[in-house]
Amino acid sequence: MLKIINPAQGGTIAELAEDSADSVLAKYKAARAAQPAWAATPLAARLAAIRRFRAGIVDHLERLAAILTSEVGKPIRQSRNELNGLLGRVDFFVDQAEGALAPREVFSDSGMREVITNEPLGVIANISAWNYPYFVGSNVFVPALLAGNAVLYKPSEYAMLTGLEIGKLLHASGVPQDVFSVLVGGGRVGIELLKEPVDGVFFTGSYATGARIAQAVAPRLTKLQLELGGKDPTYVCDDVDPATAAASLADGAMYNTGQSCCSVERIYVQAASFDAFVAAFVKEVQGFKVGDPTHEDSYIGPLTRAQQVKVLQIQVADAVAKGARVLTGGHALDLPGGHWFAPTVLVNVNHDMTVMREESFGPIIGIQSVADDAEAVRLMNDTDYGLTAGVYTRDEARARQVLAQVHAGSVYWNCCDRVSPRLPWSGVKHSGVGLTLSTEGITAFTRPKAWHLRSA
Ligand code: TXE
Repeated sequence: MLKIINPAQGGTIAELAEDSADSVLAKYKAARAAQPAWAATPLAARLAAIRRFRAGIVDHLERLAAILTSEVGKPIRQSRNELNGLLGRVDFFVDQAEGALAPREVFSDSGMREVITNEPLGVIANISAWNYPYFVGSNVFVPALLAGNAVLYKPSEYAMLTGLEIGKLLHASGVPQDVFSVLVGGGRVGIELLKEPVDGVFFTGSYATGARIAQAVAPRLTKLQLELGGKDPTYVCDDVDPATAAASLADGAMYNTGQSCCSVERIYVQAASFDAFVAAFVKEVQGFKVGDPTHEDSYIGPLTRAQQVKVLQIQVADAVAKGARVLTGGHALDLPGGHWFAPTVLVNVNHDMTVMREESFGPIIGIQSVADDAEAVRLMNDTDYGLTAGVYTRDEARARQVLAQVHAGSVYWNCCDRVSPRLPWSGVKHSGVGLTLSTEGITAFTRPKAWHLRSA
C-alpha cells in the first residue's frame, strides 16, 4: 500500500493500492490497443475533451486545491494559484494545437509535392513530480493527448491523490479510460513502467533519477525528455533599487516553500548595494508567515518530503563551518508532526559551500557579493545546472549582455521564478534535455513524417 502523508501534520491521510508489475503491463497493453482509435478521433473532438477538462478544473477548483494542500503542504492560496495558472496553459495548448499539428506543404513544383505531417508518438510514459503536479503534469499530458497519444501517467508518490483526480477529470471529460491511465506507486512502479516498450518517456524530477532513467531506456533508443532540477542564480546590479529587487527575489526564492523548478537558489549582488539589499531581503523573509498551509495567510508551508529537512540542515552546517553567517532561520522548525524548515538567509557564502552549488529545494538562500558583471557571469556559470538565470538592472543592454553569456534554458531581466506557456521550458547541462511548452512543446509529442508526392 502507498501511504499518503500530510507533510504539515505528519498523519496518514490515505492508503492506496499500488500498481504491480502485472497491472502495469495490463495498462500498457490496454493503452497500446486504445491509442489508434484516439489518434483517429478528429482533433476537434480531442480539443472538446480538453476543454471539458478545463471546465472541470474550474468547477472543482476549491476541492482540488484542498487535496493538493493536504498531500504536498502547498499553502492553500498557492494551490489555487497553480490551478488558476493551469487554465492559461490549457488555453494556450487548445488555441495552438490545430496550427502546430497541421500538415505543412514545404515544396510544390511540376507535380512534385513535399509535405510534413505530425504523427503521434504512440504510447508515452509520463513520470511526474510533486512540486507543481498540475503544471508539470499538464505540460506533458495535455499536448500529448491533443496530438493523439495514449498516456501512462505516473504521478509522484507525493502528489498521488492529485494525480488520481486528474485522471478522473480527464475520463469524465471524454478521454477514454485506457488512453489515459494513472499508475499508482513510487520509483518501483516507475521502473516497471519503463520496462514496457513505450514510444516516448517524459520525466520531471531530480537529476539523479533522470540520469538513471536515461541509462535504463538507452538501449531501446526511445524518445526521451528530462526536466530536471536547477541551482538558479540571479545577479543584482547596483543601479537598481535594492528594496524592490529584494522583494521580488525573496518571493522568487521562497514561494512554494522554495520547492519550484525555477526557485531562485543563489543571489549575487554588486558590492555597493550588498548591505542595503541584504537588509531589505532579510526584512522581507522575516515578514513571511510560516504556518498551517490550510490557513489563508500562510506563505511558507512544510517541506513536502521529510528527507529534505536533513539536506537543508547539512547545507547550513557545511556553510557555517566554512565561514557563512546565518542572518535568519538556519534550522528545522519544531512544529508537531510535520517536516518544517525556517526560511533561511546566509551571507559570507562562496562556491566551496554546497548551498551555492547543490540544489536546495527549500526556503533557503545564499547571497554573495560580487565586484562586477564578469565575476557575476563566472559564478552564475559555475554550476552543473542550467535551468534559469536572471539579472536586475535598469540597463537592458547590460542585462542582455550578461544573460547572453549565461548557460541556461530561460533568462530573466528584472523578474524571476516565471514560466510562460508561450515560451519553451528547457534546461541545459544537468537541468535536462528536450522541452515543454510553446508550440514546440506540442510537436514534441509527434514525429514528423516526410511525404514525397508525385502526381501521376
Ligand atoms: O524526485 P525523483 P523526488 C529535485 C529536488 C527534490 C529531489 C527529489 O531537488 O528534492 O529532486 O525529489 C519517480 N525509475 N526535484 O524524490 O526521485 C518517482 O516516483 C522511474 C526537482 O520527487 O526524481 C517520481 O514520480 N521512475 C524537480 C519521479 O520519478 C522513478 C521536481 C521523480 O522522483 C525512479 C521534483 C526510477 N528509478 C524534484 N525513481 C524539478 N524539475 O523542479 C523515482 N521515480
